[in-house]
Amino acid sequence: MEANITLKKTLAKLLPEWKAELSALVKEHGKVKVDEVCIDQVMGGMRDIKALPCDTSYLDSMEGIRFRGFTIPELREKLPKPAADAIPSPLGIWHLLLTGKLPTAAEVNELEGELKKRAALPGYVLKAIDALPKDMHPMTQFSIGVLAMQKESVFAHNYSKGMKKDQHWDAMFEDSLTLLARLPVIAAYIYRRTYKDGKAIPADPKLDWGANFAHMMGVDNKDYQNLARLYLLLHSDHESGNVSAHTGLLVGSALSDIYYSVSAALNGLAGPLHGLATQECLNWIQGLMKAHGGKTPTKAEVEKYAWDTLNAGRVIPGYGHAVLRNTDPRYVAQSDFGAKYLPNDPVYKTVTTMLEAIPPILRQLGKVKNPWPNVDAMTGCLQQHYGVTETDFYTVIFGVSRALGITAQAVWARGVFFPIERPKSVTTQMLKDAASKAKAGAAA
Ligand code: CMX
Repeated sequence: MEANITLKKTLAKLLPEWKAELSALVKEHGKVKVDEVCIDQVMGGMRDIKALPCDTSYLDSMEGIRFRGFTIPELREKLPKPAADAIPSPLGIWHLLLTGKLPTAAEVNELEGELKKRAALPGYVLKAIDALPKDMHPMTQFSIGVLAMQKESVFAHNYSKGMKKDQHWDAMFEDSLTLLARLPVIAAYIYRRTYKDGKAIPADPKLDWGANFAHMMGVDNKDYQNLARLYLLLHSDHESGNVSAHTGLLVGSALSDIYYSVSAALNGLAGPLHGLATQECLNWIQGLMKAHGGKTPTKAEVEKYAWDTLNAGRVIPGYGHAVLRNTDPRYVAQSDFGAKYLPNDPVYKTVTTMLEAIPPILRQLGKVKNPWPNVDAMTGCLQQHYGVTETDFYTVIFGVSRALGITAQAVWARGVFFPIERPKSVTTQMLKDAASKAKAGAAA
């Protein structure tokens, strides 16, 4: 199956232009300095080192994310919607991430149709998942399910037959279409087998990609369909330096195909400091509410619980960020949804009390660079309201969304011939030598 859609034709024109532009930049200005690297950055998770090219999105530490220059409110207004009062289809953002151009409604519909053709899962993928214990973490099941599909990779197949470099993006695009088509199906299958009756719910041909995910999970509620679209849109891309996106990019730089890349990325997303914070956060809130007999806690009660958590040497999930220094606009977008659809939900009320109680405490610690909530602080609250109470599953939903960004970045990377990544290591002695040299220079 090969896609014959406008998006592919647009990319076929754009990618060589971008490649030529980047090649010229490197040729003419390759030795221009972009950044300097300090010892605390080398030892501190490479924080803030400007070393990754990424055009799909940009994260400003104060303003938050912009997708190809657009803020979240702008996207909610400008991306095509499946119905006048609906949240835009997340596939619209995929088009935007890939091309930098807002899609028309016809282009999104065409993409929806292309994905529907590719959504059927090979039987062996279902068997691979069925062989796993039902109490295995859904992220592990998800990563295995994605990896099992690697057998289908057009990229791997064509590469073994001598595919030329200028065809790499095309094969990556084809694989990405298939992967995206199937991710919600796999995720919903895992949801049904792990928590429900195990019976898979077939896709509804009338629904868009985002709403179908909700439907296949078994949540047929118009508001939840909108939440699914919003969620999938918001989590799609966050530059390329976060653990999941960077893992995907790094693995892909070895010319591993998209199934290897996304499966690896999911494993990074599964960490508690990254995507798993979504489940940790609702678990934290539920623990807090349980400690107060299930009622909505007061600000003072939230403060005490937060201090207990910190004094036990744990982090407050859903707060802080490696780049952001302000409230995450993805939190704000979800909070606005909550204010509109579930203002009286006790968990929603607790989350809003947390917003008052927690930042001053984190500030008091003196070391936390961003005391404000990130996206994960609100996610579980909205999910549980619609009956998706299985917190272990939340990171899987994140993974379906993040794959939009990772696949867009992967197609771009192959289109502009992004090389294999290989940063240079330094020994502790080298860092000490650099420190001595700097000290001697300062004294001279
Ligand atoms: N609760 C308690 N302590 C926190 C904290 C929080 N929410 N956020 C940061 N800190 C601590 C760090 O653990 C670190 O302590 P040590 O020096 O003792 O190790 C110190 O404050 C400085 O950290 P930082 O520079 O502000 O933050 P980092 O860039 O190192 O880490 C993050 C960022 C997200 C891992 C961290 O804020 C955190 O652990 N938050 C809670 C988990 C979470 O919500 N993760 C989701 C992030 C969004 C996502 O990727 O999905």
